[in-house]
Amino acid sequence: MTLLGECSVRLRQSVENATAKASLPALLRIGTIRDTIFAILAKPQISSEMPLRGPADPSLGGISCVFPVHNESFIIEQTIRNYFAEFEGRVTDFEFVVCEDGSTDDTKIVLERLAKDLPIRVYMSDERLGYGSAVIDAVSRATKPWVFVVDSDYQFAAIDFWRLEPHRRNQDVILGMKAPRKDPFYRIFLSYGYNWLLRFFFKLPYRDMDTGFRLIRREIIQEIAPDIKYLSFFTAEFVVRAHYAGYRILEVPVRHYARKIGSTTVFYVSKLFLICFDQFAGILRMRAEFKRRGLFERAHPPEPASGLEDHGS
Ligand SMILES: Nc1nc2c(ncn2[C@@H]2O[C@H](COP(=O)(O)OP(=O)(O)OP(=O)(O)O)[C@@H](O)[C@H]2O)c(=O)[nH]1
Ligand SMILES: [Mg+2]
Repeated sequence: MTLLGECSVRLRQSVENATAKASLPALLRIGTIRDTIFAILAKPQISSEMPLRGPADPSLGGISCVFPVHNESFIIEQTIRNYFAEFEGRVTDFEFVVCEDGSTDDTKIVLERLAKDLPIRVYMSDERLGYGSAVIDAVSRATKPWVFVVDSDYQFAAIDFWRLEPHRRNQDVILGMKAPRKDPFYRIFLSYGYNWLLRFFFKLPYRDMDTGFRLIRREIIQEIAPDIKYLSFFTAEFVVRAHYAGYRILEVPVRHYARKIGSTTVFYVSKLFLICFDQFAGILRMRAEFKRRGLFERAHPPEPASGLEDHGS
């Protein structure tokens, strides 16, 4: 972590302690100032050094790469081949699980051809499941102790897997934080607001909870997935719930590329207002549930959840 990053984390922690018992208006004021300072001080910095490309530590277990796919015929082959080349020979125990549903372009044909050429497992369905259900479905088919969930449109570089992998020893959930995010301005703005709301309402330190580049212990997804019901797209609600379940979560800056081909399969401009409204309502409902369960009264950070092997440092 850079010096600035470290300062901002400390600043954040001390302000969070100070605000723990503050009144709502004070909390709003301090929260806004805190976040502005945090945003200025802690621009996510990607390490200029290229990550060491493996080998992955076999003692930490195998890795299932999970690719949710919908209408990505122009890019899916490049994505899978790039990730496969990155893993082959560097990760001793890995599998590729591709979950496609509802595509109306040539994605299914491309995947059928790829499955004959590469040892990948492809699951397809005519009915569109939606991103969250597709990921949960894919994870239920995964067999390795770690799951690497990656968007299929190659907005993340395969080599950046190695920025996440070394943290498996000490973390349960490792999130690739887009640094910087290469999306249209309105998407950056909405994502910043979304993450800000989640940080504010759930007192979280994370900055990119909806990233599409994550390495997670499989059993955590299996434990938490059945509870996910308020926020669409699975990702952010998973992070919030994993945090309050006491799992160790780390954000690591990774490169992000503008979508080179195709278009969003989720955030259509015509649906943005509805998506924002749904997400905001979901945040409030999840907060009400957490309050009811007394989760905010617990000490921060939560104790690590039991039942997981602690690999030590
Ligand atoms: N299986 C499945 N995959 C989906 C579905 N919706 C989206 N995806 C995939 O989920 C990933 C993320 O979707 P994107 O449209 O790229 O979302 P985004 O990166 O936030 O948006 P862009 O910036 O426009 O790329 C992509 O790999 C999609 O192909 C779905 O309904 N089912
Ligand atoms: Mg994308």
